[in-house]
Amino acid sequence: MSYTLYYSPDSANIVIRMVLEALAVPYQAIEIDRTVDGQRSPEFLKFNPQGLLPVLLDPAQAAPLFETAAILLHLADQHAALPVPDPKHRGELLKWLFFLSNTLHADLRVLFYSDRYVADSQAIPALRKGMHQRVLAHLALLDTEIAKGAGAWLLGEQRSVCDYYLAACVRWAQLYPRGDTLSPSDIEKFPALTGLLQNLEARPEVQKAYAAESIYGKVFTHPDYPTQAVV
Ligand SMILES: N[C@@H](CCC(=O)N[C@@H](CS)C(=O)NCC(=O)O)C(=O)O
Repeated sequence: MSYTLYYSPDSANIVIRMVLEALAVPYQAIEIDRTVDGQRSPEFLKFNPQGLLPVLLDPAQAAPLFETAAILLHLADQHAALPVPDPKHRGELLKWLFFLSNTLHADLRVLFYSDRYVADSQAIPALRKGMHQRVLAHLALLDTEIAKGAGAWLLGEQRSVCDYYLAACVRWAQLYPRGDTLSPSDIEKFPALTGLLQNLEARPEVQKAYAAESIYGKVFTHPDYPTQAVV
């Protein structure tokens, strides 16, 4: 029995889809229609009571899996093929995976869903300005870390689940919320990060994962919207 991934185009599920493609493991993908709040339907809430994508069903697990970083770690543990780093990099993998999840992605959510974080909608532009500064500081930190390493990836020579997660976050920061985003020229200021994004967007598993969600082109360095996306 294979995995089942619940998805909506360009939502956080894309990170899991890229890794499933990189692992070359079979999975089925079931679309949740976010235009009608399908992620809050009673059926979906049984999988993730938070009403958030992604959800991964692993028939070998007692419960549905949610939280992008947890699913990535589960996949990394299950499949020695791709991103299980050399044991001496295990701590680094955890360190950056948690940073991506609880700092970069969490800050991006404040940008995407600003109205949930302030009672007064007039405060939203100032909130977003502050959050963009924070996101740029996180990207500067990541750029320095990538530049320190011996290879092209966040953990140096070893491509890991962190690279896919990071690249998707950088993509979203340039697309959402529509009309108030970072731009490709903001990202180009980080050369090591840009190199990572270019390396990753040229990879077949990345192109296959994005094509499955109707997204094409330079998906990280010059991203464009999918035909249907609500993020
Ligand atoms: N902490 C969660 C965040 C996931 C998340 O933000 N999912 C978005 C799609 S990218 C979502 O389902 N949003 C719907 C909503 O917030 O109502 C994770 O890491 O998986």
